[in-house]
Amino acid sequence: MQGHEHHHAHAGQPVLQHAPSAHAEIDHQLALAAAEPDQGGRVIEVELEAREVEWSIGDGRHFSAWAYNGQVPGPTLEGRVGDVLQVTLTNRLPEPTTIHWHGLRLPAAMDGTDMVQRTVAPGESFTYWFRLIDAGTFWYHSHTNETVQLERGLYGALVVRGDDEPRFDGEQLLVLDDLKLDRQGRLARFGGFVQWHDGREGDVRLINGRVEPELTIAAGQIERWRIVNASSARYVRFALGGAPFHVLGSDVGLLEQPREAREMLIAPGERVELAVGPFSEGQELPIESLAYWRTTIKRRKTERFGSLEVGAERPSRATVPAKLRAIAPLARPNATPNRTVTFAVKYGLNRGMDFVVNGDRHHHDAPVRVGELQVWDIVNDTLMDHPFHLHGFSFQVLSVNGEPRGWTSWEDVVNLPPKSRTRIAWIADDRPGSWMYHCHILEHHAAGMMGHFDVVR
Ligand SMILES: [Cu+2]
Repeated sequence: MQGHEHHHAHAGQPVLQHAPSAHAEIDHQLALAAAEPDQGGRVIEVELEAREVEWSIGDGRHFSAWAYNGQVPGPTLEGRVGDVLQVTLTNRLPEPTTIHWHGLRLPAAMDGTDMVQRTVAPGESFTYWFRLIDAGTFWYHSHTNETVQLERGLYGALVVRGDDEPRFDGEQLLVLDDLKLDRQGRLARFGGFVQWHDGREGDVRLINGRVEPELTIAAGQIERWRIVNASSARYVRFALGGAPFHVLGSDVGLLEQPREAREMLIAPGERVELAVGPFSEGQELPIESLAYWRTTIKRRKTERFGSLEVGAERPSRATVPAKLRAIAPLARPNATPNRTVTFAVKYGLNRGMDFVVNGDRHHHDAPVRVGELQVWDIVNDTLMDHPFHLHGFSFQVLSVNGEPRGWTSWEDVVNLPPKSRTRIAWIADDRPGSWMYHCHILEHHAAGMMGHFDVVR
């Protein structure tokens, strides 16, 4: 945790540095006024400086990267439900930037897209300020020139804790990424049809900014692992050499009950929480991504992200609870949809291939009214997977191709398999403004696979 914390509100009221329009300025001021900590909550002040840094990935290789406070990933931000997070971003990069708070229910003016704020120019600062509403594993990342700025390292994790968290023997945070390096060992320049089509994947696999690190766990203990997939395009079919684990949580907090699994697909932008262990002393398990073909040009075989070494036995006080929380379903799996969002590709003479939503690059979708149940069919009309991400709101997956999902969870990313129909339900709480959804393969988003819409009262 960087910066210092205040135990009272109104500490260091941020000033409005700049905004794209008078409207956005008013939105920003409303957002500031609305963000008071809950009773007993704190205002957590953080300074994030985006600047160039020499990034050492742990195998002797290092290269020029862009990072928050000189580290990749950026500092892990932590708070509790009811706290207010106040983050001042200072831009020391040679180009404009913004920060998107992925998965958080915050005011539209704080969402960090260039739709709701003027980008932060080199040398300037901007203060984000919002209350933490949900417990879970979130992340923050640049939302400007993303295909370059995320690849260069502008991302970090944000952990929000609730009051009734299950107790484990320890906790680890794994931020997964991959890098494409050129022959000189520098970050490769973006280019070529494969990267345009597949999104950028690299052969260097990282956990917390280090190449294939060795993590440790004590024998006999059970840990809570929070995993973030921060890569541009890589799907991680997470496994621990076939050892069973329990899935505790999804994008936004805990499931209703744990699910036992031996592998877990984590699409770009997604988070999962797992209960890992217990193991026996001396065991060594690979932390790997199993072979997965998302109908791209390049196929991924099973590849190693790191390893887990099991050390000496230590006493355990952890149990995986049978019940984690109750989640009220928003709608029945066969609820009638009131909107269809279709992800597709279009072949054209100019660019070769466009990534579109409902036929358009950067689709302008209809408004959503506060408090009205949304049942959306997200159709993937293409032959490849796409991770659908909704900004600012969480949704429940009702069914995939008509099959009920079988469990209820809160998500802000859902993978859309090839030629599929995914039905989701969500309700806009009272946070009017401009919002968006998009494919979280960053190159597809940049190529037009996104939609924007207003939430209106
Ligand atoms: Cu996509």
